[in-house]
Amino acid sequence: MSDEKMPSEDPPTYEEAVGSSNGDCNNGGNISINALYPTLESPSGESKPVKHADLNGNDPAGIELIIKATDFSARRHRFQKRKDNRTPYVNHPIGVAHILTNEAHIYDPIVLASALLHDTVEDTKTTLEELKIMFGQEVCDIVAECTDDKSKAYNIRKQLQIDHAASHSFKAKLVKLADKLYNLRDLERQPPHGWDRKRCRDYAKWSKEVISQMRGTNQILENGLDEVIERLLLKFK
Ligand SMILES: [Mn+2]
Repeated sequence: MSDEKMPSEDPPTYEEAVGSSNGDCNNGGNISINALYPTLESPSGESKPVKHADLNGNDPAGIELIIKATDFSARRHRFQKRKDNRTPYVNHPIGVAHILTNEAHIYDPIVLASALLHDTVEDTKTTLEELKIMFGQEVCDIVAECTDDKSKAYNIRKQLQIDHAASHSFKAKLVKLADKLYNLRDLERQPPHGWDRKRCRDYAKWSKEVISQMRGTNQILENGLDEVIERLLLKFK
């Protein structure tokens, strides 16, 4: 995110932005998070206010798994920033999980916990063994499928993602597609420091190739990916 986009002062308070109302907290209203925090727009777009009727808490084990994964991910990534050197890294796995719920309507706690944890093994000292003990075999397996072997060179790793994509489990494919969608939208909003047009274009092309091996997994995610890739290839041609 570029400096000129940073607000010169603190964002308005909730009351300043939406006006004081005495309505109960159930009415939701049309509160724009993007208006409140213009530099913090969610890559998944606006989410709708939650209706209390939806919150019947009938899956405590699923909710527990998801919150435990969020907490674990936040603590493991706590010293890391995204490529802009400013955004906390954990915004990314949380945003990937949010794409899955908000856009793809995926509510499987195993998929969402795996999305929250998908970079912990690749980018922190977390081990698969630890994830297996803490979150179970299935989450461990999905995160393993989302983990590049960092002992291999960058170009080899990128080729292996293309080679392995088709053979991944359905749940791992969902996480991988949402991960790519988040990263491509990030790239569209603000290319990492030092990335020239060619590097941006190559990243979009490489993503397109990986995705082509996972067609038929989820139409919403695939449509979102097709759209952002088309825009990126135009922007950086
Ligand atoms: Mn990721």
